[in-house]
Amino acid sequence: MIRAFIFDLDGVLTDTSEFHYLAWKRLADEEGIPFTREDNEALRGVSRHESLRLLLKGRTLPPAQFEEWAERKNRYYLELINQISPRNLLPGAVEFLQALQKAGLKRAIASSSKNARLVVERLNLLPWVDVLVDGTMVDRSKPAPDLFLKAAELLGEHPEACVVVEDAEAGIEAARAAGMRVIGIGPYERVGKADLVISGLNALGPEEILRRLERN
Ligand code: B16
Ligand code: MG
Repeated sequence: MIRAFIFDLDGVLTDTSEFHYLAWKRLADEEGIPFTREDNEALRGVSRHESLRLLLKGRTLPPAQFEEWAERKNRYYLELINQISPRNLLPGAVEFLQALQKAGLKRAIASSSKNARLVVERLNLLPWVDVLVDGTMVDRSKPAPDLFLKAAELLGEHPEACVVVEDAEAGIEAARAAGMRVIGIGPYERVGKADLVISGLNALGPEEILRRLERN
């Protein structure tokens, strides 16, 4: 029986995935590295360092330069999210969290981002969740299961009692590795490996989602 929902942040509760793309794009343009929106799809949900490795597409950098590029991207990202507010929540996000709370289901956010706490505070989401796990709290990021297992542990629930909501292939893989059910948000080509695919948190209420998951 499902007793808790664990939400990814970027791309599920908020539209900050666009800001990650714009920050990587600025860095790539400065360094003359071709980088398209399509390339960016592979970076969803993966850590900052792994994202830079993917962006480099096999090119290598001396360690100090690698760090400088990662830090520069983060500076650009922080500039972009400086202005974020609840306006940047995706449609239905707060209503979905409220419905879960009303139904007595536990709620966590588990994000690869080391900036997740800042983003969650700016979005005024803290009152609606029991637990927040971010990239500073685990060694291995998605697709490893660590973020989701940590969230379950802090919620006091077994993995089988948790369902993850994700927009990234790496996140779906991480949820599976944690032994959890998973709902994918986005196009089928990206999230088709989830147990259930929806277009957004405004598509179906929690009760209908649980009914459909049970049928699968
Ligand atoms: P940072 P999520 C992920 O967050 C983003 O989707 C991904 O694009 C980003 O590289 C990663 O966080 C690390 O972010 O550089 O802020 O530590 O989707 O797991 O909420
Ligand atoms: Mg995401």
